[in-house]
Amino acid sequence: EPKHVAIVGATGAVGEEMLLCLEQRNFPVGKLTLLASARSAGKRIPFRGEDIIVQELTHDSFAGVDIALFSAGGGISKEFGPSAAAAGAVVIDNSSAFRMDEGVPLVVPEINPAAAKDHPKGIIANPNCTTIISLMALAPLHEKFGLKSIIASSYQAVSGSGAQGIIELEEQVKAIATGQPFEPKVYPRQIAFNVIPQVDSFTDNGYTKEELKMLNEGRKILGHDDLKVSCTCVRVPVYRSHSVSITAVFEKPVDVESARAAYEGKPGVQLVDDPENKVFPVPLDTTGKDDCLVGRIRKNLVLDNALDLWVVGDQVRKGAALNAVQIAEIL
Ligand code: A2P
Ligand code: 11C
Repeated sequence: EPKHVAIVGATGAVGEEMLLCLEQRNFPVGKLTLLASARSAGKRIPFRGEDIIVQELTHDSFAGVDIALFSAGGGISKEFGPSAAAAGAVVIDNSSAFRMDEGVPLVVPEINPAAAKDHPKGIIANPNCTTIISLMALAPLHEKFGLKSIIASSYQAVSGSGAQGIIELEEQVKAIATGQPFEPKVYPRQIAFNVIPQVDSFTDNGYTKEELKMLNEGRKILGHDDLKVSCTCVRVPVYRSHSVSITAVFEKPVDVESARAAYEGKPGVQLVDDPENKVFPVPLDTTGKDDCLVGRIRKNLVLDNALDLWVVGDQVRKGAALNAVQIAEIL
């Protein structure tokens, strides 16, 4: 039966990708309501050959809506998510607002699809993009060898900060090429021709919020309360797709061949691992693609039962929009 779907943040980087995913996957959309700020009200956005007019988000936007996909930031989710749920919609929320709440499932459909069925608050949370991409690489190995701990560094694209991040990189590259002055706005330092070891804000223990999402969300998604995670999240001047370098420590002995074999037949993740022939994933390979790509699998030379690997995924797509639409498909 076709569903009435609403997208909150329809004009944003993730919202636009959600529309694309609904269209490409032939999601049974009966009616589509597109919501954004007053700035965008009246704008026309094409969907399946028809123009849909963007409306201003209000608390009354959700009458008759079956599924509300939220991607307009945590503040908007906190304020309007409960209104959507109260109106009878199931909210699939891409922000961090509800992820760690009890009674709110945190779902990666390839990993813990059953969790999506039980959503007593009418809200299902879409995990953090770096966490989704990392777990797409780690879940098949966890199944086989039992994951104990993760040490990771991320290389995160500017589109993770939304449309403004893309504009900032573009403008700085242009300014530098033409010798013009500029002021960083979105990022704490120059992002063009640079890398910045800060994603999201710092917490008391010196880690950023983004780094702690890997720990807390990883535990919740895998149902693994003892999982240890230490992480450094870095912004790089890449437009799209996050990469993560991971050292993973397991309960059982590991070897490269059986690690590679763990990906056979696993949906949403592909092995791209033949370094001698220059075959390893890079962010440009995954732009606009559904699958996360894993390569550079090695036995770690320091720790026992440990592997090093590299994973890349389109964080706007699998890290956000696609994952949300896949959750809607489970419903
Ligand atoms: P708008 O385009 O009208 O500002 P991004 O992450 O790419 O920056 O996108 C953020 C999304 O969240 C956009 O669709 C934006 O709409 C939407 N948004 C931002 N603030 C509000 C608000 N106060 N009410 C509704 N939607 C908002
Ligand atoms: C980034 N990962 O690339 C962030 C954006 O909690 O999902 C998404 C923040 C989140 O900046």
